[in-house]
Amino acid sequence: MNEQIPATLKSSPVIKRHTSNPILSAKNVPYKAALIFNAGIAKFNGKYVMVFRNDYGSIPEQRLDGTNIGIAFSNDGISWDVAPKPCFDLADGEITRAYDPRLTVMDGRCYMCFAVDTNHGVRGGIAVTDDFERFEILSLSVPDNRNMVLFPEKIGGNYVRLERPFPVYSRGGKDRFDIWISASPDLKYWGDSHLLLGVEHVPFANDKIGPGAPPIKTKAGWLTMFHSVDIDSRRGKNGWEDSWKKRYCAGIMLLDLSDPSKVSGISKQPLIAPEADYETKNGFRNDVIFPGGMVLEDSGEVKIYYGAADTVECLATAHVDDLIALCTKER
Ligand code: BMA
Repeated sequence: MNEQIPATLKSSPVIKRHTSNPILSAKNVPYKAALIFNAGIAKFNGKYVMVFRNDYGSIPEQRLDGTNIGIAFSNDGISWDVAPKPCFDLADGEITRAYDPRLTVMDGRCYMCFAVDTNHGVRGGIAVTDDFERFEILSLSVPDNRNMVLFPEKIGGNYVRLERPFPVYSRGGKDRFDIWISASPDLKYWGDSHLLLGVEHVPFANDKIGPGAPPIKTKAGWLTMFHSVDIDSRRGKNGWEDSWKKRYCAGIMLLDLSDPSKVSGISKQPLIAPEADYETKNGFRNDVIFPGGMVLEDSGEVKIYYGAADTVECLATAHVDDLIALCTKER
């Protein structure tokens, strides 16, 4: 295990943070909102659509009252119109909140993976929608699991997802949480699960990792981002909380096109490490980069969306060939 992670990590020179960052924050939202982050993004029916996590409450008192999922639309993937009300809120007594959505378009329908906190553990869910008003819940996992992302097509006859169970007993009493891959004939019954990537395989992680952006198909393989966490006990107060010892970076890897349970390449360096002010200062939890979406444009540009400091949503861009090269050059 990589116990010593350097105090300073740098983002890859291939990514460019967008000058409009943050691209969405509480001030853009026409209802009760405090922290807008960890969004899922896709191109659907000719528009960009973003579903975002909204932790609402009163910032002056630094008090959060609840979480819902809001929705915004865009013509360019940069400036967004937020719909007048949230689109998804499952809280019902047993489920206390739904959050951290990710979007995948498949066969003309839009699928949303999400996490739910319940009175009996954290579950990963998958829903489908055609209009972002009605969602049909297709599956909810057993606890504890979250950070699910769906591939945009069937592979070997099955639907495929990446996920991050969090087993508390087997890994020495620490957050040693890894990325797994599972298959399903119908999006409801999931199995054939395999370990895809362990924390120990990521040189800039010593705590936990999890799927980030749903995979995009490239000639070199499925390109996907993950989040990667390192913990340093010397870190102290950093953000609203009394103590926050973790740093979240975005990593990038390539999975084999016909057998995505094989990692065919991974960047040994972070793709995005917290550096900009909106990633490192004045946030709820500073030094958090939480990737949730990638859109591959016809030009080869990849729009990379990520939550920053658990407070705002941001955009970076890179060329797809440069992202592939990062995953393959050090093999
Ligand atoms: C994780 C999740 C994310 C969050 C991150 C950093 O455990 O709760 O939603 O962005 O922590 O706080």
